Amino acid sequence: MALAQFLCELDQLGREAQAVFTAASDIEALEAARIQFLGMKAGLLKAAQKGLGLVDKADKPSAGQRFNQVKQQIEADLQEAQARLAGNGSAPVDGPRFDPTVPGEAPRLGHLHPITQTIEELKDLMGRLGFTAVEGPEVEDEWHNFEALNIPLEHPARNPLDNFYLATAQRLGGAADEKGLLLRSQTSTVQIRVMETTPPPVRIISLGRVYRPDDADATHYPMFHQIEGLLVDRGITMADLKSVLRLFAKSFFQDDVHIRFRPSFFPFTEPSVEVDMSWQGRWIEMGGAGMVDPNVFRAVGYDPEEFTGFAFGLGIERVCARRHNVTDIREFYKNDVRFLQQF
Ligand code: FA5
Repeated sequence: MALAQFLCELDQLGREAQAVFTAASDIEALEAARIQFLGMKAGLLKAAQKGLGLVDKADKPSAGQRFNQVKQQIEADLQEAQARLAGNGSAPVDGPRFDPTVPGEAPRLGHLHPITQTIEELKDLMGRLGFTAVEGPEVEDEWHNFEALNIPLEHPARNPLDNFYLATAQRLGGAADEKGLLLRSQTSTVQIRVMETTPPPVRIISLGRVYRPDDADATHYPMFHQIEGLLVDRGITMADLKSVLRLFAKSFFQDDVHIRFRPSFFPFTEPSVEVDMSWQGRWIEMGGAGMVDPNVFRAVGYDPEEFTGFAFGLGIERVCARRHNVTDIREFYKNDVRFLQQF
């Protein structure tokens, strides 16, 4: 047999074997293909080997070498097909192959929620004014949410309809010193927690969630955030309160913001004010503030004759809304990515 014909038939066999192995859709089909090509008795490669004996003697070395190459290739193709079927069961034969060189899809990066961003900025700014950020629990007892803040049992602010109570004192077992639990309605609770454990002077802020059964509207939400500030030392006055809040407003909003104090009442400050800030030609209430009531100092063991202090509590949703010109704070909680990704 002429060498050229032998090699041609051999290559043809190699191509056929590869096509049949690739087309095998399950283990049984592949085993049948293996016997067809590599079977010891009647396999097509065995038959081709017989053709090797018919090649002219001078061509035998190169014919034999080529035969071995094709045989190795067929065995390698069989192994590849076996691995494919072992991994994928009966995966489609011409399904897409994994191509590690194709560029991947870049994941979409998220970012912090605008309220969280505002909290971080407020911490940073107030930190530069010397206020240390502290945290308090969101599930609070009545002592810290009310009593120590000079809000006695009969005060309307303790009405069950105006608070999210989790347990009343009676349900807790009724011992005289046990208090009911509720989701805190204000961050002023943290004033008490700090003063109970820290001797004066103190200069802290506390930022976090508070809860009230308020109907949601453009300026209210049942869950919202407050920033509380407390500064206690000798000789602190309302002038210090106003300076700090003015400095805060001017630095945070970096526009022509004006602040105004409106006389008000909080049981835990005396005198008390509402803090309004100018926005779009109107005044918007940002929070409450005042000089710490002597009764609060007594409740935590501070001497009201020696120390005075101011406290304030601002709504963070409103601060954030003014900063970004958002006219409805409900937008912050709709989870609409088109809105949130603007910040
Ligand atoms: C208080 O909560 C006082 N603890 C503030 C305070 C602290 C006074 C320290 C004196 C000394 P008030 O209930 O007014 O006060 O709430 C303060 C601010 O929280 C409001 O001005 C407003 O900005 C925000 N706020 C109140 N209710 C809601 C609500 N439902 N949704 C969003 N923001 C609210």
